[in-house]
Amino acid sequence: MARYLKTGSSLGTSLAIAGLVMIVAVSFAIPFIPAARAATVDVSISGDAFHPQTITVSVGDTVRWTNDDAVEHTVTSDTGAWTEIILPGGTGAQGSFTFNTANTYPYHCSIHTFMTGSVIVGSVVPEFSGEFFVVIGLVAVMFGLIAARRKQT
Ligand SMILES: [Cu+2]
Repeated sequence: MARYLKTGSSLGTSLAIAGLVMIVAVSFAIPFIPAARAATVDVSISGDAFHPQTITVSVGDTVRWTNDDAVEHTVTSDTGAWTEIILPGGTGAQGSFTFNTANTYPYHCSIHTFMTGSVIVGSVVPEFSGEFFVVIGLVAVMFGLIAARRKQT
């Protein structure tokens, strides 16, 4: 019994220390953890083709098309999801659209209908937040202190 209590005590102390270390580490790391934020993703148009032809982004991201060809192209949604983007040639013209709903968005160039592309918009996967680790750390400290205290009673 004493042996069990002693084991419980050292385990509890270890747990409490591990929890504290985690909290301190996360506190320092929080400013460096990149928050999930909207991004702008580029698609270039060259040689009468969209590059990349299929692009996967997250909800809230913006896709920006740049016409690197000398001829005019359009970025036209197959389903009318956005107003047709017309990009004159020879000027590196840019146009963009922000995707706020998860779905697959096929599109094409209305001048060269063989030019097709697709934007796959996936829902945002929640990242582990600093708060998550702080809570885990606090729970570890709590259990550690309870376990360590048992030795004294
Ligand atoms: Cu075109």
